[in-house]
Amino acid sequence: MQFKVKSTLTVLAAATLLVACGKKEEAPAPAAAPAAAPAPAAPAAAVVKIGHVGPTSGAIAHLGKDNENGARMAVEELNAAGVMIDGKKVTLELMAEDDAADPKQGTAVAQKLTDAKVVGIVGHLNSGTTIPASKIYSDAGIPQISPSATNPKYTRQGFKTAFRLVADDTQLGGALGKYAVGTLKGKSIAVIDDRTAYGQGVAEEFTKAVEGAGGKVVAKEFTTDKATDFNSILTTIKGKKPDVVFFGGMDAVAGPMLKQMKSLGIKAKFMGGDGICSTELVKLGGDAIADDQVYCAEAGGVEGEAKAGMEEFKTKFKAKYNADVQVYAPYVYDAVKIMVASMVKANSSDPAKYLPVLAATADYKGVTGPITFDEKGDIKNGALTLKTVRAGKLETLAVIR
Ligand code: ABU
Repeated sequence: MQFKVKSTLTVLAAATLLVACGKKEEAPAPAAAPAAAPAPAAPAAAVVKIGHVGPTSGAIAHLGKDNENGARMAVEELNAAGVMIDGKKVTLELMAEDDAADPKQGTAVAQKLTDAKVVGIVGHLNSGTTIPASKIYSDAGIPQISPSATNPKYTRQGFKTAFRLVADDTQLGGALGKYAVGTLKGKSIAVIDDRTAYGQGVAEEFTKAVEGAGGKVVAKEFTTDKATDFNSILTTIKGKKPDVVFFGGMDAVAGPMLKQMKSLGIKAKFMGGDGICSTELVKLGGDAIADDQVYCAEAGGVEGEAKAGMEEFKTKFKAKYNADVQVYAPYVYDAVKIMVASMVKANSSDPAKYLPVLAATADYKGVTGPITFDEKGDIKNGALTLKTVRAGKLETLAVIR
């Protein structure tokens, strides 16, 4: 920037000189002064490409777009502030791709971004896409931070490149199972999952925790992440008279499921993990959601002084995109900022050089709270935020660890 200002001044000075020379043309010409050497062109800032992947089409496109907006906000802020790596100014470029929450499309875009020489990946959103894509990034040595994939397997494959900013399904399902029995006093519990890596995994962890706490799972049913008609499984479940229905899956399926539960007269509490803990669920469920009927847990949480940073983020996000945060945008924002901070600290955007710095991230103050990675690449001491729906809004009940 400084160089550009200097160049502009040089051009202006030369132009002034030329105008002055023009005015003197009528007088006998003195010996012409040697022309000023043309200013060298400003070197183009190096471009550092970061990939973002989420489902920006399909049933959970609202979540994919929310994530992408979080990434874009971080990149724009960083570029505006100016990022210097190894003494040179760089421009960050976000390469955003859609995996449609489909594992095959996930690996195809992973290969595309790898071929495009991105130096880091933020994503994917779903465990079902994040896990297969992580092998491609690992083989290419490209660091990957998922802001939302909660299946434990992602960080248990031995890949040094895999990082996660949220608690995993063991914590999520475990805490929700204990809550269903201990706090909601659920005695007979029905479990449904959508057969995805996330849905099935979190439902299994929930079931283990319910049984460990002395509750009884009276029905186990499954659907898919694309289904819209749940009458058959809900009718079976109704016959078992459960106090609580747990759904391992996403908000796009949970919303219509809640409506069909109401039509069938099922008044049981409804629980789920972070995949249903969104602004969109409340819209989709509408008046089928009674106060204190739905319980869910976000796979992160801020407490104390960190709350102010999260509130500031949400206000900025709303002002920029005219939309409320769904679930993960703040985690995506932190993921981009941590990745770039590691490059700055390593003095290099070369993945091999900044990867060890990223892995050593300790007590980074993010908008989602303090971030330290453990030896697997998981967030250390990850929190959960337990929420319920009251008066058509998600309300926080507690942050638990
Ligand atoms: N954690 C819920 C949504 C993303 C996933 O793990 O599939």
